[in-house]
Amino acid sequence: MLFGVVITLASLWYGQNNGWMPIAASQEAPLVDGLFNTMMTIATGLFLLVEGAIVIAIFRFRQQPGDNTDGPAIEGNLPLEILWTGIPVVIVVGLSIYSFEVYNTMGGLDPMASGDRQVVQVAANPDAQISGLIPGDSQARPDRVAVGVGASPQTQGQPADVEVDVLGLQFAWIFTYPQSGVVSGELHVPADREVKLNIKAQDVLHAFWVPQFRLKQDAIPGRTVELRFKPQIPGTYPIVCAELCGSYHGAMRSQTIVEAPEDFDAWLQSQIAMTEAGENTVAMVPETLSKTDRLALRTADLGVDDRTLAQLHHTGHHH
Ligand SMILES: [Cu+2]
Repeated sequence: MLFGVVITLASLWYGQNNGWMPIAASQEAPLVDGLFNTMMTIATGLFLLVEGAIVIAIFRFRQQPGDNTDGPAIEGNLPLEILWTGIPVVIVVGLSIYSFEVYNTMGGLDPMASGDRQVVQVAANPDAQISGLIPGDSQARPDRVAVGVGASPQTQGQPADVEVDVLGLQFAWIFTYPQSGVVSGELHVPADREVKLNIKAQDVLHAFWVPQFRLKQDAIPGRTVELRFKPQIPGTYPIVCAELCGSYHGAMRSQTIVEAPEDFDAWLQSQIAMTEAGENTVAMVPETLSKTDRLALRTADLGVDDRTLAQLHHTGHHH
C-alpha cells in the first residue's frame, strides 16, 4: 500500500516535471505536452514497479549458501494473467482516444486541410459525396483522405490571418507570402495570429518540423498540404527537415521568427521595399546571371571567391 502511494506520487511528479520538451511556443504545443506528460507518468510508474520488484527479489529471494534446491514449480495464474493483459489494454486504448482527441483539437481532421480539390468538394457538397460513390466517376476521388493539420473545430470555415506558401527542396526551405509576393529564406510569423502554411515539395519528400511548436508535417511532391497553427511566444526557433531527403538532409535547416504583430508588419514592409528595389537576393533569377556569378551565389558560404572560380574555369577550358 505504502509502495503504491509512493510510486503513484513519484510518477505524477515526474510526469509533470520531466523537462524533456523545449519551450512550448504555439497554442497547439500544450496539447501535445499533456499527452507526452501522461505517457511519461505511466512509463515512470511502470519503470518503478518493474525495477522495484526486481531489486526487492534480488535481495529477498536470493540463493542462500548451501541451498541447491529448485524454486517451486508454478504453472499458470489466471487472475495474474487477466491483470497483466487488462492493464496494458486499458492504457493503450486510453492513450489512443486521448491522442485522437488531441489531433482533432489541433485540426487534424479538417477535410479542407489536404488542399485537394476533390476532397474539398466531397466535404462541402453532400451530392458530390453520393456521386463519388458511383464507380467510374472521375470527378470525385473519395479514396484520397485528408492530410495535414487544418482549422480546429472552433475556427473551421474562418480564413487564417496570415498565409505563407512553403516550398521544400533539396536542401532548403523557401517561404513566399502570397498577398505581397515577398520571398524569404526564414519564416516570419506574428504572435497570437492564426497562421496557415501551404506546404509543397519540389523534388522528394521533406518534413517541416518546429519542435517548439510541436508540429511536424510532411512536404509531398505534387500535393499541397496545410499546416495551420497559432504561434504564441515571440522568439527564434529552428525549422528542421525531419524526413531523410538526400546527402545534405542534415543541413536542411532554417528558422522561424515569432514576433509581435507590429514587428511582423514592419518586417513585411521592409521586405516589400527590398523586393521593389531589387535587393532581395532570394528572388533573383539565376538564369539572368553569368555562369561564374551563379556559382558564386552557391559557393560564397564555402569560402570560395570569384578568383578561385575564374581559375577553375580557366583550367577546365584547357584540359
Ligand atoms: Cu529535406
